Amino acid sequence: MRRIFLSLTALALIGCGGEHTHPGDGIEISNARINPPLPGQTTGVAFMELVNYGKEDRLLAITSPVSGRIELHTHLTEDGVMKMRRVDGIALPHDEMVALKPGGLHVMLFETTATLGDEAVLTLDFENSDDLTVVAPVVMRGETPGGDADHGSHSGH
Ligand SMILES: [Cu+2]
Repeated sequence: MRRIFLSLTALALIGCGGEHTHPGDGIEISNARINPPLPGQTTGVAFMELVNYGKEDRLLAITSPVSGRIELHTHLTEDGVMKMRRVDGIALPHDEMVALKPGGLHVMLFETTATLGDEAVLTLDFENSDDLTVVAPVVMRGETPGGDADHGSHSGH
């Protein structure tokens, strides 16, 4: 069983153009997805889950060809009102999962051209680790790519 699981993983990695996950070592990114701007707006939002199997690290910035400017944000409640606040970075403790999700930490894509049904490359810049690249499908708000993390989106092609 173990061998079968490993070869499926290898195939999934090849299918995605590889290189963006390092199971058991370094930082693994899953479930990356982008919500396109609402009609009449130009700001999209991205979410993902990061697991850091390596030494403590920090996500500093993200860039993408589909966005003029990307900021890392969190939500906080002030006087009973939920607000967004820019953060300088996102701590990635050793062996912990950090979820960027609606209502919490998230990625703001300003001046974005991300369009529903497209895929976009996100490049993540870390304090210690090498840059990582993920391919994120552009999906409706509230929708997550099915199946095994971001690989699920490829099955529909
Ligand atoms: Cu925000």
